[in-house]
Amino acid sequence: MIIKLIQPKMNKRPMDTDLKTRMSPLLALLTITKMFYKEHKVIIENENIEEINYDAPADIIGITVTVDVMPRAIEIAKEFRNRGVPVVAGGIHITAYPDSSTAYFDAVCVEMAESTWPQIIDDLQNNSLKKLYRCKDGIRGDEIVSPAYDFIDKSKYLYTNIISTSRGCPFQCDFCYNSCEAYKKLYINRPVKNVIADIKALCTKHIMFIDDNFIGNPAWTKELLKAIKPLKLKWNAAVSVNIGNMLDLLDEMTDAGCQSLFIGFESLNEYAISNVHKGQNNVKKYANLVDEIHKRGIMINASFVFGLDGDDNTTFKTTLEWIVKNKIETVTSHILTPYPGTKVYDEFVKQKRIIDYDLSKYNTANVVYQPQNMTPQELYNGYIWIYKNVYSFKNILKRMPRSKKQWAPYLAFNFLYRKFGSMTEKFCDLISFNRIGKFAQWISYHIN
Ligand code: B12
Ligand code: SF4
Repeated sequence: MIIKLIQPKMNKRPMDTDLKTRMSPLLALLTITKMFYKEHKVIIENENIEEINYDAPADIIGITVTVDVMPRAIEIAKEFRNRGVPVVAGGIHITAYPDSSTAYFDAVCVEMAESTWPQIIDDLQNNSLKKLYRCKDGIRGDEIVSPAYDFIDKSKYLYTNIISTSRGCPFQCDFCYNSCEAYKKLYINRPVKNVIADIKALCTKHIMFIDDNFIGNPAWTKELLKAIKPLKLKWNAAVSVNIGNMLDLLDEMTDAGCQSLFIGFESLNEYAISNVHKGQNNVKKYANLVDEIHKRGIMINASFVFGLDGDDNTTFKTTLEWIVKNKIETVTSHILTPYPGTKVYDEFVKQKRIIDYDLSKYNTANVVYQPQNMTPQELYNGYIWIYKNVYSFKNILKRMPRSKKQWAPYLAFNFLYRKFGSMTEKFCDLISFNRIGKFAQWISYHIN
């Protein structure tokens, strides 16, 4: 059987280059690949990199869908279905909002492929494909399939050492996909030994853990840290703000080689935070948390969401000042986006505040709803303004980390990725994404 797996083309934000679209391969498709690549021929086509070959023989198409690529996934499915090839869709958006998807695909998979993909393949072979596959009782951490790392064409990507150690998050912030019905009670960790096996399979000293929340179960995190410490790795991960209440854990992370942390601060406005039920974030403690992290030589990638109820025109300036004052090394900003299936979406629909239902714009760089205290244009302008100002020469210099050891990774990210991303992208086209990625890793951490 020939199984073709497709990643639809993402819509870049105004500040994105191909460094974003070619950052790393998709773990979802590598996970599905691993399930059958010994018995069947599996092909992955990533539309960010190559054209989709609609006419090559295939027995089944699997498309992975995040909200922003749903319209494109529908177009792709139509092409294959016109050629008589069955199309199955799965992924975060399908799981969060399944009912609206069934019309466009032969089958949809809600939740994780580990529990449904074998049945889908079985049913296909028996000519009894059903419309909806749903994992009823969830899966255990030890049932999470390790991605087919040996299947990656490394030359196509900047960075390939990515590992997922968990699924879901113990929190359910209203704007996050974790507030959707299917994810509400989902948080599972993989057995530590399986994570270590992935690290060893990658043969590297630098890892990016791409979990929603690396400290969702602190006891488990400590167990993992104990196991990775002897490996002398350098690594990055995402954690929730409540790491500030667990400084012993932060110490252990430092000892185990943590280099930088992605943290969802989201807003400096207490009302905005409590309104989206992000109870783990205590705005008053943010500056102290930044201090504790910096003291340990760890850099911060701070994530902010603009346009929460309570935000207004002054939010952008206040946030920029805080970012610069606290020497935040990198910033990821988003325009609040009501992903279908989330609590924010349901609220905005009720309040008739959604002004644009075109999901291709749901990539956090467009205003698709009516903000409370701003016009949509003011919100968009503020989002662009803060991006430009965080990455202005002046502010890059003002935000320079105190520790000289961090200057190289700091400058590499701020200049090569952000400020001069389009130039770096051209070098990547000329030389290779992977070589440039390795070079950036080497100047940052002196490791390959
Ligand atoms: C890493 C990551 C990225 C990386 C991707 C790099 C990479 N190659 O992995 C980068 C930084 C490039 C990125 C970009 C973006 N991301 Co992103 N990203 C993630 C993150 C943190 C992890 C994804 C992951 O690998 N998970 C692990 C895999 C194994 O899990 P999975 O994808 O859910 O797959 C399982 C099931 O869903 C299912 N499944 C998935 N696909 C399919 C297909 C079939 C056929 C079947 C049967 C089953 C199935 O089985 C899989 C195995 O169990 C997620 C959050 C998350 N926890 O998932 C956000 C997330 C997916 N991103 C999100 C967004 C919004 C974006 C951006 C639009 C952001 C932006 N402003 O630009 C872009 C564009 C997304 C795109 N179109 O590709 C949202 C999507 C929201 C939504 N409702 O769809 C998420 C959920 C973050 C969030 N908390 O809101 N992202
Ligand atoms: S802490 Fe982060 S990942 Fe967890 S639910 Fe909130 S926004 Fe989502």
